[in-house]
Amino acid sequence: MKRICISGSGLYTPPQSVSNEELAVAYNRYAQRENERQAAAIAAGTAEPLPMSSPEFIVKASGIRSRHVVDRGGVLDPARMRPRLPRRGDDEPSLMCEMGLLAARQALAGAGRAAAEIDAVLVACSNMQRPYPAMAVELQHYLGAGGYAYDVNVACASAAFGVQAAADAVARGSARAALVVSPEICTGHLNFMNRDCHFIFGDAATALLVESMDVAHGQATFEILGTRLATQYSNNIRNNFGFLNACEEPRRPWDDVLFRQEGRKVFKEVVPLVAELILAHLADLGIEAAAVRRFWLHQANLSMNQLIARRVLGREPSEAEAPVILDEYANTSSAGSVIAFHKFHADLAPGDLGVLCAFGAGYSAGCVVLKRL
Ligand code: CO8
Repeated sequence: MKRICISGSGLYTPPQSVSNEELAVAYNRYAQRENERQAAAIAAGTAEPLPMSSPEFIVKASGIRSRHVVDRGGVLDPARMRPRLPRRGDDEPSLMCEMGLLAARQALAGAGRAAAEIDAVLVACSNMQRPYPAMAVELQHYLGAGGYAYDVNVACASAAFGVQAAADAVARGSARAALVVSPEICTGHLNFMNRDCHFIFGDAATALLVESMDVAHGQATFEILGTRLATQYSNNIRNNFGFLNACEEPRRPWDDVLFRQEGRKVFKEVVPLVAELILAHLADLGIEAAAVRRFWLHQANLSMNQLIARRVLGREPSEAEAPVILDEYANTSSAGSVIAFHKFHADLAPGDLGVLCAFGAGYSAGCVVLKRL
């Protein structure tokens, strides 16, 4: 059996960002306007006033302080409350493709590989820009990669599912090297008019290069000791956007085709699922949790990550053991755990062990156990 590794990683961070303070001001202006518009109904008791948001709540409940976004103007405009994106022609690279390319080229550079040496491209993320042609095929084209490409959508766990598929393809010889690219424009499917979730997401793109260890010559290579995936059906995180929306009778309300969740339930149900997945995977690989130097966890909620790491380690994790990027990036769905990996792996020494673990809607969860070479 071939030994497989991650030999390069890449990150694209949109230059614009929005602080909690700015976001709360925009939402509160929107809510105030709505309440004024609905004043008569509110006074008659037939409508509820929209409650106000606060930056203090956001940071306390989630650990998020700001988020990078593809367009802050539209998000912060109380009359719009969504990004404003210039429509592109079919002959131009799509925005998702463009973001993914920047991350992909960085991963290739780190691994010392040319695009022509890649023969599998997986775009693994929560929401695709369109149903077809596959985003991965577009990215493969603009990158100049060969072989085949396909999209993978398992919400926030997509990158881990992509890494397993890539590692299997390389191990079986169906690809020499495979790129797993996760471009996320989460602000495009976030309801900025809903106080309960308007602060949760940000935008970013990541990439990981997976190849055989015997040919890898990257700057920082990590052997994949094992991958493990798990899914369990739940409606607690849902987005009903789809091609049948226009055909359905009665029509769905506009906010049913955006992200929605039961955040508390997600928190309670996903923490044990993920902690058990990591512990069982490590046990089957004969690795003690205490021997793991780093946990690159999905970045949705700070307390959630601390609780998962505490359950796995049996003690409080240090910041170095479970690094946090959600304070600056918020939840970037499938990109989150890879951003943590990308930013926090250079200090690991040969032989050090790490766990990349992504989890989210589905429910879905994926664990990749890595050893620094
Ligand atoms: N400002 C002030 N108060 C607020 C606000 C706000 N913005 N929002 C809610 N409150 C109030 C509530 O109304 C509530 O008041 P009351 O007690 O009077 O009812 C109180 O604050 C507490 O509210 P919650 O119980 O909702 O607050 P929590 O402490 O549970 O925190 C979180 C909310 C942060 C959402 C938390 O539950 C959480 O992070 N849970 C985990 C969520 C998670 O991990 N989800 C995964 C989603 S990612 C995924 O897989 C989807 C991928 C698809 C990507 C989609 C991109 C858009």
